[in-house]
Amino acid sequence: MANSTADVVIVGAGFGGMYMLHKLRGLGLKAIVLERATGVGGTWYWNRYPGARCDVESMQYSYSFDPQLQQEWNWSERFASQPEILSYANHVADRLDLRRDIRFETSVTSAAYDEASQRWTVGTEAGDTVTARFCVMATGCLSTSRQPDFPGLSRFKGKTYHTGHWPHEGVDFAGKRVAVIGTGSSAIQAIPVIAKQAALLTVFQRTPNFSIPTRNKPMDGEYEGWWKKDYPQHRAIARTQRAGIINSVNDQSALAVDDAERLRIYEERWSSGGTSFMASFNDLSVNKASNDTAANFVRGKIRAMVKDQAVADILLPHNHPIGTKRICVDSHYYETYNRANVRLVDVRKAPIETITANGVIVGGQEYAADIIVFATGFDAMTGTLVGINPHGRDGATLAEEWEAGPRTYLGLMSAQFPNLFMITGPGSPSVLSNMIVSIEQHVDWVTDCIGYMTSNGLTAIEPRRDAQDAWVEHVNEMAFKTLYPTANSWYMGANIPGKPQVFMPYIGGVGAYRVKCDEIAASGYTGFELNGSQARQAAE
Ligand code: NA7
Repeated sequence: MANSTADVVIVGAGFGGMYMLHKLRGLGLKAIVLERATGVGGTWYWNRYPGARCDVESMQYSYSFDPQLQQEWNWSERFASQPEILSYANHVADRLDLRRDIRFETSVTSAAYDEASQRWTVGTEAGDTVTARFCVMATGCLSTSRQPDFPGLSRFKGKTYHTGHWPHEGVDFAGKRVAVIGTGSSAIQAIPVIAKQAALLTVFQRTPNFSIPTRNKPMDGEYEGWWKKDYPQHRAIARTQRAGIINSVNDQSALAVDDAERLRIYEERWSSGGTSFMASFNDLSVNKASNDTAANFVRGKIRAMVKDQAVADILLPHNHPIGTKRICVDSHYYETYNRANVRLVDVRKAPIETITANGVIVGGQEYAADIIVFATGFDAMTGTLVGINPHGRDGATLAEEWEAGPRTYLGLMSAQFPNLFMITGPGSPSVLSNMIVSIEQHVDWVTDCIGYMTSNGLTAIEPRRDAQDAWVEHVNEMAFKTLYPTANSWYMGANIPGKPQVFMPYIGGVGAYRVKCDEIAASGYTGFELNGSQARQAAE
């Protein structure tokens, strides 16, 4: 690759980067995608741990831009498994002939803007560069995995794995003593599967989470038919929804109904399964008293599912309102603790002291293990971008600009970094939404913006600082109207020691956010500074 040039350089070949490439080709532009993996799929390429599955229904977690694609592709289950989503990503790459413009096994290590030429130069680990007018960071929200620096880890004689870097050939747990550290979404999906294979499974839990059964099942032909018959209309509705998902929100307060009715509604949602449990009432994320009714219901379910009440006590989440940490979904997670080969270690009061050659020490006791699985999460939303640390205008670096937390305008761009777009960046609905819906919206917006600039002879776009400040304030203000900031979640950056605690995604809803973005574009990009030959002429 050496030193290449293009109109646009895209970092990442997940769903964001793939669609971005396709759209830019449509504008007649030359785009190059740089991807560190050997294949497409992003999150779904890396997170191959056993049990990995999407928590958005398959009929909704797919591209909507290509009518034929959405008719042709058949999902086999209500909630798609990681292998099936990865096959889908590969199918799309083949169908749109994307791979010829993707450079695989190419890790981006730098990005620098040259003010004179108004171009970005993106550098790779191998020392190659791509120079382009525009740079699009389609780097994903959960792409920098995090493994705490446990003392003694280098002494461990067995194998270690992180759920976010799972080996392609899989892991054989048969006859092995396995330690899983962490009980977030990844662990909650992996634990029931590992428990069935391992001789002994020890789970180290610091914070219990709320998890709802998925009730996953083979795709119902009638349901699939309902979607496909009017796919464009359904997609159009999804785009206006709060989370970009058609999800029948019960539009009443949990406190507006009597106890029996409330219980009936929770039971109904619990038995239909999935994250729509949080749509049981319209105020679960804003009213603590309402939230408590849902949390108590789920705690009651956990008690009923786990036979040993001392174990159930450890599993009951009490330190955050339900849903304020990303709600988990599972297949027989809690029941797994009824197995004779599974034990739970509470590391809240007595943290993991050290790792030895043979296992993990907590409270002076060694828990023997042949394999340790780190399900310890990610440096979410900012880790990858700050890691690349783009250098923008006037010597600005992203790491410095975001020192006190990410600062963006609309989650799309950041002041001082002209022509650098982020797909589902912090300050946009991103992880609070159906990611594919948000990805499509961002990619469409960026494509329109680049198209507008190209046809108007504009060469640089950058948010104005006052517009950015107002947006950051709005994002913050919206978050603090809800219960979300009360939890120590990765939404808040709370899982990374020293990371500034700022609520990073935009909670105002996908529908309202889209309207805002569209209005800004329609008004000639209010809040952005645009320049180029015509703008300069106009100013003269
Ligand atoms: P999460 O949700 O960040 O979970 C990480 C887990 O690891 C969580 O239970 C943490 O406990 C635990 N953890 C992290 N560090 C430690 C230490 N030092 N000791 C013990 N336990 C630790 O990551 P996931 O991969 O499960 O899910 C990420 C997202 O991917 C998910 O929300 C979905 O959107 C998909 P803690 O809660 O910090 O006490």
